[in-house]
Parts: sequence; structure tokens; C-alpha cells
Amino acid sequence: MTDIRKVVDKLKNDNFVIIKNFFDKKVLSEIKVEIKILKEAEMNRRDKHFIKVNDKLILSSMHNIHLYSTYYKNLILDSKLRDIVKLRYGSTSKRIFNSSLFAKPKNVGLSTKIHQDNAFFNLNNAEALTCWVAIDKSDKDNGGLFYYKGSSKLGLVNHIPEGNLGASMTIEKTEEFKRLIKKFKKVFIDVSPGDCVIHDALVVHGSKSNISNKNRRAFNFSIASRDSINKKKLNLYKNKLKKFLDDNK
Ligand SMILES: O=C(O)CCC(=O)C(=O)O
Repeated sequence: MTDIRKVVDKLKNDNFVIIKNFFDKKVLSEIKVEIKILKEAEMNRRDKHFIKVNDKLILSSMHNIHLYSTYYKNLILDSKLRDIVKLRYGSTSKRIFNSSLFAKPKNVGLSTKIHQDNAFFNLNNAEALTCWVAIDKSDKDNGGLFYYKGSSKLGLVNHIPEGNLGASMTIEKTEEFKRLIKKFKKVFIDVSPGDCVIHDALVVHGSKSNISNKNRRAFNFSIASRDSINKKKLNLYKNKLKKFLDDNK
């Protein structure tokens, strides 16, 4: 689907949309090279996480990659996502929120508990889109993403500090939330390398752990409109993050 008006219509209805071949093979291999470099590079401790398996450290995720890689930063700023954000929300900004690699290694890849991205972004009007790009084939079997179609209608629901390093919050499963979420269909995404899913900042989504024998690498990045950050919400988020980090020391 390359007509960005259709992409925006689908985003308005379902709150996520799959675009096949968003990045071609050449770009994908450049990204893989970049990831290899970053894997070895010095990064802030909070931006690189490993899973310990029998004394061996296996890469789990890396975050804020645009701060460490000019290639990656330019790829984001030049990507079609900016045009889509502009058409969806009427403006775009050069601010990059969130740019991560979810390595999700075979057998031991961690789940991402259900969340809404604006619980992390803290934008006043939740005007941001995330582009999640598959590096490996990704489906229900190897911890692929799932979405509750149309669930942005719920607005931002309460999040609690619980999850993994790099995905530190999840929706509080109150009785009311459990009742409400049943109204939205849970859809698993089946995508090939280079395909992407674009989702808005309020859609409820997550991914299961990867206990299969296939890696499920993916990277994402998010671009916002000129929407501003809500300082009060940001402070609440920082407190939750602090609690999460203290509990996981
Ligand atoms: O790749 C994953 O498992 C999680 C990704 C995610 O939650 C996101 O891109 O917002």
C-alpha cells in the first residue's frame, strides 16, 4: 500500500497498518551492518540490554539508536513516515522519539507487555506514529506483534511499572480494562523482512516471548507532529520508570 491517503485512512480506522516492502533489500542490509556496529559500540547502560543464558550474554534490545548512528538518524528523518505523520496530524517535527532494536532472539526472546506508546511519549494529543520494521520474518510463532484493532478509542489508560528493561510499563489490568478491551479484535501480524507496521500512539499492542527456534529481529522509530510534551505526565512517567528501575536493580 503506497498511497499514503489509504495508509492514513486505515490508521484512522484500525490504528495500525501494514506496508509491504517499506525498506528494500539494500537498505535492510545497510541496517544490519549498522546494528552490528552498534552492538559493539559504547552506549549508555540504559540503552543496551542483554539476556543472560548459561553465562553468555545475548543481545535483547537497544534503544535511542538515532543518538549513536547518523545513518539511522537520517534514515528516520528521510523516511515516508514523516509524510504520513503530516497527512494524519497536519504537521510534523524533527523530534525523534524512541528508536529501538528488538532483537528477540530465538528460544529466549522477551515479551513486550501490552501498552500504548503515549504512556512513554507523554504527548498532549498523542500525535505520533511508530514504524516497526521486520528484519526477520515475524508472526505469531516467533513472538510477532499483536494489536487490538481500533483500541485507540479507549484513550490513554493507566500504566504501571512492569515489564522488561526497555519496555518498562504495561497497562493496569483493572476489571474495567478487561471488560473494555474485549470489544476490540486481537490481530497478530505476519510480516516478511522489510515490511513494516505503522501504528498510532494509543493503540493497545504488545508481543509474546519468542520460544521458537527462529530469531525475530525488528527495529522501530517514531515521529510526532508539532504536538507538545505534557510536563506533568512526563514527571509521572519518570517516577514510574524510577520505580521500575529500582525494583529491577
Ligand atoms: O517488537 C516488540 O516486541 C515491541 C515493539 C513495540 O511495542 C513498539 O514498536 O511500539
